[in-house]
Amino acid sequence: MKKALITGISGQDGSYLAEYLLDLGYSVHGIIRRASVAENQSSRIDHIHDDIHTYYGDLTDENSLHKIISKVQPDEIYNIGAMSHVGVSFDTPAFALKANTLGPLGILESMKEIVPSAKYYQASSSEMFGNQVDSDGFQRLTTPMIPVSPYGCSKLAAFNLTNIYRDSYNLHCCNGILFNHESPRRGTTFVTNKVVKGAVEIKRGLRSDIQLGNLDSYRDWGHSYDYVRAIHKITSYNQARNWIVSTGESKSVRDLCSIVFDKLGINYQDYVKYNPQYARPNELNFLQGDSAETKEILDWQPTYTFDSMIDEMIEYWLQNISQ
Ligand code: NAP
Ligand code: G4F
Repeated sequence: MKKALITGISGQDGSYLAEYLLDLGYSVHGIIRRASVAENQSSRIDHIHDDIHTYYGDLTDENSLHKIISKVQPDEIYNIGAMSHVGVSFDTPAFALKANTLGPLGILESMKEIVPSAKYYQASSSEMFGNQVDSDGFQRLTTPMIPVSPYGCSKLAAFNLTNIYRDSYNLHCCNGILFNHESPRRGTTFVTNKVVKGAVEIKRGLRSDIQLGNLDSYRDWGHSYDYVRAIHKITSYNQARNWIVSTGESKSVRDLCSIVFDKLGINYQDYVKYNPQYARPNELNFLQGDSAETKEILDWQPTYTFDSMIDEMIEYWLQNISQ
């Protein structure tokens, strides 16, 4: 039985990945950090609580990472945990760098010493590209990476460290450069679930508006379930290297609002209000990833469309928000 260690197991991707690896017969181990209200923190993994092994640790505490890796002796390490909110990274840039850069560095150092034959997956991000786009309108592995947020900067340093540990020490280290991915488990401060939850509350008469920042940025939105399947394929592939995971289709935040409100039979223009509090000091304007190589070599295809993902998210909130 293979042993997988997942940082960020309580998060959106961590929870889907844990379920997926359990289904494949893995022994699944995960790192959680202490929270004062533990009930909220474990809501995405409560249903698999008895099937997984969890350990208290923190990406900003390299000793905790070292101890857990020594104890678990994992065959595969998925570094999914992070301070993952781009907007918040402008408010807590030092924390973003500690968790997202020094965290992976600590894991790589421990892996080199304790389990050098393990496979390592680093959750890299399309936010690393910043506003660089190839002339055909896509980002790919060769597109320059010039981040425009502390989060993007923290992820680019971790991306480079992952490459450096692969090339310098012959470790099996992979980066998945994943474009935005969502689901009913997405945190409600990210724009998709904020809009879907808010629109359902408006439909139910529980609120009068949703306050958003920039409506004119474009994102390439896929589904977390599909993307964790890609994460497993990337880590299992015989050659350690970097990959793009995306749908190849881009929509604006305004399109998102229009589609979600239309599905509920209401007009977004009557309810979506601009609040500068949600605008960022710097913005990444356009993302659209070219994942042709990933689809071909890893035989990966998304199972959700944008529409079926939004339908699932709307259905979730209709079921969970009463009149
Ligand atoms: P998420 O839902 O915010 O989950 C992040 C996880 O990291 C949570 O379990 C969180 O724990 C944990 N975490 C945060 N700070 C930590 C710390 N200091 N020590 C230990 N654990 C910590 O994010 P996600 O959407 O699943 O994303 C997963 C990964 O992919 C992240 O690395 C993200 O940056 C990256 N990524 C995401 C996307 C996307 O569109 N979703 C795209 C590209 C890359 P708590 O529950 O305690 O907060
Ligand atoms: O949903 P978002 O916060 O996602 P963002 O910034 O693209 O980051 C996500 O995707 C990255 C991959 O590219 C991940 F690495 C990262 O961890 C995260 O998962 O914002 C999407 C867009 C932005 O342009 C933002 O300015 O929506 C715009 N937006 C407008 N109003 C808003 C809001 N975003 C949020 N979170 N909240 C708003 O009220």
